[in-house]
Amino acid sequence: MPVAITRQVSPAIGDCELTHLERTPIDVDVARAQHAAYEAALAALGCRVERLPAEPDLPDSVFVEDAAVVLDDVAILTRPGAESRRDERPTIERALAPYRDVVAIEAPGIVDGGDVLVSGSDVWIGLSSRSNRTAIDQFRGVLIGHGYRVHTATVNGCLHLKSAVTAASDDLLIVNPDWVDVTQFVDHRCIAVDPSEPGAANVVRVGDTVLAASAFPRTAERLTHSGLDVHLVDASELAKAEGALTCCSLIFEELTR
Ligand code: CIR
Repeated sequence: MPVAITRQVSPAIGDCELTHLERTPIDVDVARAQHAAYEAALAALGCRVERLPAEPDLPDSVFVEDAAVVLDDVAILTRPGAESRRDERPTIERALAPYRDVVAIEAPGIVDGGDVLVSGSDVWIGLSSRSNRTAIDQFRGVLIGHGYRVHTATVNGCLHLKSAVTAASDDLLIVNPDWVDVTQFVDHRCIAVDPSEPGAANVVRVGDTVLAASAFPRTAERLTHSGLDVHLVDASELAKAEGALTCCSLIFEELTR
């Protein structure tokens, strides 16, 4: 059974980091209700949801994806690019310790989990305002021994690599070609988001099913036409904090150590 680590929305979410969006008020109760529905959707798809308590002093801490990358044989604790997010790490490290050996990215490396796309044994890491080459080299150093190929990806116009591309199945990526050059993704088929829905390339894969944001129905239709089983969730309130769907969970197989 996959485990999904999540964290309750912080009451301070209104003070979140923003890069490409103007600040607009965030209703914490609405954000929490949508977040609970997201967790329920993960549970309905077979995940055992492990929810960490809210962190009142860490506005962006609901976006647990950015603090770690969990692979079958190791977990990497990131060093988030935004200084305000670095204290999110200790609780994530403790949550992962029962499941994986945890290796930490060290300064001057910076990387957000949102910049790390894993598909099979390929790992692409986006060079963005949150992730640098030093961290990519550290990732490569850890993962090469585990049989992964680590690629540096370029990304433009969005916060993270996974704002622009995510895996919808073993060999299918959903991409926004305006934000990322699709020729970087060898051996994978790509389908593009509907041009009217630039933010739609971020979907969560659980087994043979994908969770997609209900704000992007045209892209959801494209995914369905590709043969995928698509479930929609409303994530509009956390989208005001520049969060998408993958960023609200760390999903991995519960392997015995
Ligand atoms: C931030 O700027 O760090 C947060 N407001 C949003 C992070 C979203 N994370 C993600 O897409 N992986």
